[in-house]
Amino acid sequence: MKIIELDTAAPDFPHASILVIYTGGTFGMVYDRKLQTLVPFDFEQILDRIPELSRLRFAITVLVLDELLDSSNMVPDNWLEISTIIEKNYDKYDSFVVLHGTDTMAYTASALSFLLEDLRKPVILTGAQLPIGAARTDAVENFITALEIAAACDETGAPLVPEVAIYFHSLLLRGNRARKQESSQFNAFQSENYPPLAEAGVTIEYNRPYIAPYRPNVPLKAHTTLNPHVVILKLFPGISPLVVESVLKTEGLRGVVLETFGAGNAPTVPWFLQLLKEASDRGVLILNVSQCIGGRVLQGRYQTSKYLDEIGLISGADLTSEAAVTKFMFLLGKYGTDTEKIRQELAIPLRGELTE
Ligand code: ASN
Repeated sequence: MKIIELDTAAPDFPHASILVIYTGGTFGMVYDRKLQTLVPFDFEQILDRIPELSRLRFAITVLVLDELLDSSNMVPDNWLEISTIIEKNYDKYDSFVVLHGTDTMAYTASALSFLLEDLRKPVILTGAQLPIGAARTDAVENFITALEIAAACDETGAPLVPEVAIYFHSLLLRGNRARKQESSQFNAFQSENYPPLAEAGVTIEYNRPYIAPYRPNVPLKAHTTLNPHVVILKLFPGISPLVVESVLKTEGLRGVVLETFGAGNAPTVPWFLQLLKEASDRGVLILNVSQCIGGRVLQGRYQTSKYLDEIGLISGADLTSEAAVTKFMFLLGKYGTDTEKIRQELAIPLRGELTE
């Protein structure tokens, strides 16, 4: 790991001290003429790329991970590594900014929200759609505004955003409510079921009633176990018994995020319901989330979801799949074989990830 202290305009008593964790992604790419491809830039040169940083009155330390990842290569161990870095540096810094690839940023943000229980300091993830080396890059605005948000305090000096959030293209979104919606435009993220926590224009307008309240003196509880024995099974008209059976009978499987239609509806053909019932009877937990981007699961409203209720599927309410799968890994890691406890906590909001 490389540690870089940025030479900013921070006075002796800076307005905030921020730890930036650089994990990779498009953000830090520059074009290498010799190799004729994009390669990660040397973070030591950040002030050449973004000279505006030197005008900020924050103390900024950058921690560059040994292996910079395209976020498509992120795995749960990487989420644990980031959360452990935050835990270890929690008392030393006022807030944290995680520079991350956009592709799986919503998964990392969701996982961090569960791993960092009783968080009372901002953890803001950001990245870019265009590399820092490109003339029209969005890296500069995203990074600088993420730093401003991480440093923002209210009248009493309490952080304005004491939670895990994603800042991207003028929107601050709750991390476990966000999903990547766009691969070409700059507005990469949205959060259809929860209002933005802030919008950045000429000023940054915070949507304070929707931001997690600040609770002073609560110690951070950082969790260190994730159990990845889960799967996301997306239904489609014509899905075959063979496919469903082979997924549900995967060795060691503990949890299924079932992506259903509309308000949580699924086919009622007997073979399908029978396979779900057999899995449920074997102790596999099945969480029903909708394929729709907005709205929620109303299990039992239609006949096509009433059967799911009877089999014992858990309603995922308005959870995103990203939040659902990471919450599953977190609860399986935390409670092990206590299936009842996991079932109970899947259905209730732990970090504002769902609306009951
Ligand atoms: N593939 C990149 C990543 O997720 C995409 C990006 O950062 N815009 O690492």
